[in-house]
Amino acid sequence: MKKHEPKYLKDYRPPAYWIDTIDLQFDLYEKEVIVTSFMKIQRNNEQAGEHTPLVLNCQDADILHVVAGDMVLLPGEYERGEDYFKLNRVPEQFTLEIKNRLTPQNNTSLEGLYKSSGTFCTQCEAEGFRKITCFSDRPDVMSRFSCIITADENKYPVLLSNGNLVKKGKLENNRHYVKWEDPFKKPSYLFALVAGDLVCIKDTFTTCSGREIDLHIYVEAENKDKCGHAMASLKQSMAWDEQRFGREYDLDLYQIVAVNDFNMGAMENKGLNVFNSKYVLARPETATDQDFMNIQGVIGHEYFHNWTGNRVTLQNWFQLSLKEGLTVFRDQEFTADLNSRAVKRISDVKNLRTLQFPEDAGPMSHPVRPESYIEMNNFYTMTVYEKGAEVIRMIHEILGREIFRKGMDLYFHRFDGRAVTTEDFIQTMEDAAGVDLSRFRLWYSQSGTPRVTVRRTYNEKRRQLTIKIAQTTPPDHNQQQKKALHIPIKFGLLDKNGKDITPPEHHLLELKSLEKEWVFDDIPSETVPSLFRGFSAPVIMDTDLTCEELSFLMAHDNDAFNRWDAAQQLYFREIDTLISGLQSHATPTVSSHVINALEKALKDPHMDRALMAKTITLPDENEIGEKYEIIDVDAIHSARQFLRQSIAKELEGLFMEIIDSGSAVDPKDLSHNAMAHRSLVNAALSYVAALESPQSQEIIYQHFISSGNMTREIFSLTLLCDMTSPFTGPALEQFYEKWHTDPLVMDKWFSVQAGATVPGTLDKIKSLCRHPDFTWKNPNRIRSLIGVFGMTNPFVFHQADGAGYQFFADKVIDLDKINPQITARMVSVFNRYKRYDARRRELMKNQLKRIHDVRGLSRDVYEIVSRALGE
Ligand code: B3K
Ligand code: ZN
Repeated sequence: MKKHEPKYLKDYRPPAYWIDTIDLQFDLYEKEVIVTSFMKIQRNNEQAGEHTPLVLNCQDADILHVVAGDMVLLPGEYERGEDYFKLNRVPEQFTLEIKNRLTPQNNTSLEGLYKSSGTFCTQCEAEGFRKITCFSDRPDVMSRFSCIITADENKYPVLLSNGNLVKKGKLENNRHYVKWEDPFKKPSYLFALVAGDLVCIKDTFTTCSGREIDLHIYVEAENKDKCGHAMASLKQSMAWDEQRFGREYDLDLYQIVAVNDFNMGAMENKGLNVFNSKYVLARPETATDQDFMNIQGVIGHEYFHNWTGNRVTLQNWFQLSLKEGLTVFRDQEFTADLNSRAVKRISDVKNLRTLQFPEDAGPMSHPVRPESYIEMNNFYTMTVYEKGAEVIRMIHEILGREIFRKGMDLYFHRFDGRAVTTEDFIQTMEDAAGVDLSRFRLWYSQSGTPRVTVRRTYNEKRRQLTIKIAQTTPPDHNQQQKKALHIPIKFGLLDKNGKDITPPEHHLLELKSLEKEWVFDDIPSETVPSLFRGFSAPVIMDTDLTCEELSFLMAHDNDAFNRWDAAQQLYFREIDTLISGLQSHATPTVSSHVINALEKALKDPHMDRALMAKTITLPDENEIGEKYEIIDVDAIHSARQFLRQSIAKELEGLFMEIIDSGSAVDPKDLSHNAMAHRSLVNAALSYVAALESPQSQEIIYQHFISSGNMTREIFSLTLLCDMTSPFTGPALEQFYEKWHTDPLVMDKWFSVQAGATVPGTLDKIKSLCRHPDFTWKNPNRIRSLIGVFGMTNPFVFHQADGAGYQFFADKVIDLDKINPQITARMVSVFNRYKRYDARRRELMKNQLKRIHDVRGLSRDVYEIVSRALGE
């Protein structure tokens, strides 16, 4: 097996040569594409001398012709390695022309230049530009790009690249050409090209300085009527970035193209974003409320990159969180400002706890600024993105909104047009705020999730409350000894009537050592502390709060996030008791305080419906599993199910009232109230489904057929698929008949079946792999079926005989030959094998070894699997 070599942050050196300009020409044909690149190269005298060779990255490109200066070079006059192109002696300044051939129709990796449903498109981040042509494919080499595209006019009427269209015209043989110029210097990862037969939806946005920007969204003709929400979201993003961060758009044109086959959500190429169609196309009939929210978030995210990522870019890939963490923070704030802040925070934290915490406790754990990688694409992780955003949020919390904004202004002012590091960012924040963030920096270099313990003592006589807070971070392969982090704890104190009596100077407690005590004077007895309000730091908290106090917080905390979190803690405790009961074969019972707390929440006339929905929803099985050293999937499933059924029986009447009230909501209404109402109805339906009576099945089926809106339709279908009911088969067939021509809706049809926990699910998934609508070429489809099964269906995936593992590993091995990037994501489901019982652990490890031993395994999958096996 070929060893794949890691790259290290400590080895970073500035480039030996700059490439000031690159003029590209793409001649697109059906069987091949000819790329001609003309570069102006300049030695970086601070790094290199006359004997320093020029080494360009180059992968898969079939080189046809090389001209250095005015000399045509023969193949022996340059060196061509598997992944590089080298000239041993070059002058200080010279031009280099390289012509090469590509076959994008055979490129299934969806990186570099490839074809999606007949459209040519590119994906260059992180290191895909080298699959297009030879270049110094690293983010600190920033160049001015121009791009000529020639193609058949009938097949490819739309020809796009970054920047401004400066020329176009007709050529012989029914061909045409365009020339694009991007006035902003950029790294190669932001280059993009699209050519296809697409329709364009147009609008404009007038910026704060009065410039009119053309906004173009390109989609396949049949999707023309599904772009309204994406366009509205783009305009909202542009206005928000001006208002909240003072950032104005810089080109005269902003283009978005939706493609069907895309490895991730979207890509922020300068002036030409390429999007997974899932994050553009939506109508209430075809997309759920969550899809609408996701579109707004991703459109915002890519737009915000124009400043955080594109104008100020990365010195090297280890700094990825500089743009991703910061841009996720910005998109989270955008969504929070435009919708419900609390609902947004709850879903982000749930996501962090379910996906990032496990990542940070497993073999792929890495600091927010990683120190090494084998395949960069494997480091577009929850840690870099979501924990990275939490790190920015903590700075925001410590500095306060205004000073943070001052810091951001200074950051843009200092670094516009440059490629910088996370250290530059922190330094700028320190300078702007006049604070010392030296301990805070550890959040970038130290991996793992800190555990924070909070203990109280109260002195009746002195009316003195003491709160002792301690932190520890478990050692891991990155650091054996963990240091104390700088942890901001947003704090509140409630008296027994629920009144906030927090001393004003104590709204934010800053823990900078392993432990610290805070003493509060003149505090009445029976106060309840509210800690980490709004989840002010990405830690696992352990408190001494009683169940009564949690119920009290659930009802009275004036921090909405903590009200929700108190409910979650109550559920966890209840499920924990049920699990212990199940393990010792005791008769399970659900304690009345959970039912009472839920009933109170459901009857609260002031509670926002969306928050109510979140509050009554139980943590999912993966989240529950995270609480245990050894995860007992069967006990977790049964305990959760038992709790759900018990709640349903006790509160059936209230749930039915909610469901009945749902008919008043217009299925096309996308206002917060309408969405909130639908989410509450769905949460109530999920309880009613747990009753498993013929009546409840009938209710859900009726809901399904009368939906008129995808949020209702797919949720009721999900519930039907998760029960043994005569309605399930017909509902699936009806849905298929209605939607089989819409690929994004069909993804949902695959997902609901892959996520079911009823007997026979694995066989069903196997047969769905042979379904005519299933394809291994489309990442969305793969994620819907295989991804949902492996990542969100622990009960079936971990079935005791190991059949789930065997099936999954078979698919991983096959898929790696087609799309390594997606496969590497998939295979990480095995990363946590040590967290299961001995038998499952062995079964999973065997699959990992089997994958590891495959000949010609991709670098992507190799890195994940070898880390999982502890190499
Ligand atoms: N920057 C891209 C992600 C590229 C992933 C490369 N494997 C999208 C984003 O984060 O906005
Ligand atoms: Zn991003």
